[in-house]
Amino acid sequence: MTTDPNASDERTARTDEQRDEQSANANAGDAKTAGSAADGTETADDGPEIVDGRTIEHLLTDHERDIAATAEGTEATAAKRPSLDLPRLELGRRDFMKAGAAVGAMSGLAGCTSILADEESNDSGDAAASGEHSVAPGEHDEYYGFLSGGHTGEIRVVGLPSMRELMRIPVFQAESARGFGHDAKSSQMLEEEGGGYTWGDTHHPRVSQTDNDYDGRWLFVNDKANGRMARVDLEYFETDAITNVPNCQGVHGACMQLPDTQLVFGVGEFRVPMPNDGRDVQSPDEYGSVLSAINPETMDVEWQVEVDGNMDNGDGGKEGRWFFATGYNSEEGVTESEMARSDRDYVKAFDIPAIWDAVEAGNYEEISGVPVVDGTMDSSLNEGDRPIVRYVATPKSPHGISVTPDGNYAIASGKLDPSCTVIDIDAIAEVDDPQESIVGQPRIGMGPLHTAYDGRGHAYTTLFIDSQVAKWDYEAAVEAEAGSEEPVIEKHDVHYNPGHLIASESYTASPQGDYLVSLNKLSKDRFLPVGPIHPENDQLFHIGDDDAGMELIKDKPSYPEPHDASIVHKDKIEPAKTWDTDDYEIDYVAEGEESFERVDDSTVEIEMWARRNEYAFPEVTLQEGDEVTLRISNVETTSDVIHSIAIPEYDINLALAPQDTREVTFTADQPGVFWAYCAYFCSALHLEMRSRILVEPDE
Ligand code: CUK
Ligand code: CUA
Repeated sequence: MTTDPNASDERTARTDEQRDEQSANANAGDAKTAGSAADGTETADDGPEIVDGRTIEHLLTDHERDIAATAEGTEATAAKRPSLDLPRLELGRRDFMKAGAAVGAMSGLAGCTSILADEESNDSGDAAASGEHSVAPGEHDEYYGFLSGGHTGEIRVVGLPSMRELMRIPVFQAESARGFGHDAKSSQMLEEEGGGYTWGDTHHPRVSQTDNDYDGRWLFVNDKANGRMARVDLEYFETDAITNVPNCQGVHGACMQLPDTQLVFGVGEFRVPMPNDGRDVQSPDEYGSVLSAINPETMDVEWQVEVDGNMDNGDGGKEGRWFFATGYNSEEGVTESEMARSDRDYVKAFDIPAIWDAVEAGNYEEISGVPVVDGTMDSSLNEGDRPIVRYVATPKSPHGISVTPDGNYAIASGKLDPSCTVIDIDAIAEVDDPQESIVGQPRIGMGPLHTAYDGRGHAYTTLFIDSQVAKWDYEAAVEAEAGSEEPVIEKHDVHYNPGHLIASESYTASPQGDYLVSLNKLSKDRFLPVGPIHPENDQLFHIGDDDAGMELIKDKPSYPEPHDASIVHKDKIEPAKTWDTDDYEIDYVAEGEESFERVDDSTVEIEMWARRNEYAFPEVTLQEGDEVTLRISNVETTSDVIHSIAIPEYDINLALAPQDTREVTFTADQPGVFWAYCAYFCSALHLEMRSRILVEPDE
């Protein structure tokens, strides 16, 4: 491979200019907003978190870039930047060198090749030992990985350790290969229960558990965009329910009450008026954010709890009493600088049985048909000896939170603070001051976002800014002084800027402890360039050998953008091979049962079947304007013989797995000839598999 370093330099320089321009614009925007606000946010009295009107995150971005520029010998704009004087962050030169190494390696090859070469030799050293983790052609993987698809709205299924993508499950978006959003049931789910949006933003796929272990029944996933929760049936690998959660914009965290999936929790992120019907638009103080408890069987919202501040991610304790949510914006600001002003934010610990008691005692307000319990700090339900929500203050906008497999601790990752906070779960009920439940606060590195577990007492935390995964010992962190780096065992570079990471069965009480995937937000130079939108990079590690340390096995480019994943052993999922006709509500159409019925002048009902290489009717004649209901079964019993019925220019494609039946209703509003055909290549005569649909013009 040859690279023109000048071209690369130019590209980098241009990018920097653009960024300067962008941040100048952003500042101008901030100033405008601040000017129109009554209190003038620029002179916040919390002081050092805003330096020259710039937030910590801006400063971090600037410093990363400065280090990158310094590494390239251009010095760039470093001198113009304010010095980084942030008490909580205590950033050393070393921190920035580490951050800079990743940024430097990615920001053009020129000048940084040595860093890149070092990393590459490090990686290939890792990869050399990975033969035992390869999966030969025809062999099966050991694990299912369920990855969210972010703003594609879907779930992706990959095999581990091969990282081969096995399937995609559309959730919040119509998708023609699986006919999702084309047949009556799924389109009704998207349009009616789901609110009629064309997309969603899936972040957190969580598989249902029984007795703190995966039971393979369902997968739940949130829609951060439109405030929804969906359920995927893991027998058919198909979305079977969507709930549009009221009083809530942006369901972010998604997880469940354990040990037996008694409830599914949606963690409300954006604060909005409740209900959000035009009231209080100019009164941010009146906005609220809620935790929603959803019944996993009915998918109804059982209750909600309103809290102070934004929430973010969540996780449930193993014993069923506590649920934890991180949050930011306890300031309840509406601009970035307002939201990042305070140096503390809260982990909220929800006492689930106490909330049920409040609901049963009628201590709620019904809003949009849902009981909403007041869990804000000043609520009367938080007085007395059984508060429903305990607020544990932790440094600076904690992001991820996850409960250790032994159920002893909830660990929150600091995001804008280099520490993780270890909360003793049993202590929460006992201490007078929730702060006393904090039993450890190790310094892990820059930009800690999410933490996973191997079941051997180790935590693995992604460091977004350092572009690393840190492995640390959480019991050692309980023993150590706050701020100590001692509990950190090892750090491994990832490429680059990881968000979530997930270890095999990390969310259960007994993780397998062998594999870990780091879901890196930026892939930069790791793959062939494919235009300005890059793939992300999901990196697989073997973590099963504590003596050898973390071993990087492979890179997998990922379409934007996975946020989180669940890794489930293959023996815990039992997918169907064909459909079972008892499992759906509409009637199967067997061979010989086909019918064409004109119910009235403009209503037609067609029941037909498909098999290799024909449809029950080679020809169907309709009148323009007919309202047509078409029900069709795939009568094949052989697995993997899939048909479809695609109707050109009518925007219809029903996918038909063996023994499946789907229905669609459409208006025959275009006269003409339409060759309905099978879109799944099913046999040598697949191309001949078609039915001529004649729509005769209305005179
Ligand atoms: S969030 Cu995306 S990287 Cu939705 Cu779990 Cu942290
Ligand atoms: Cu059936 Cu192609």
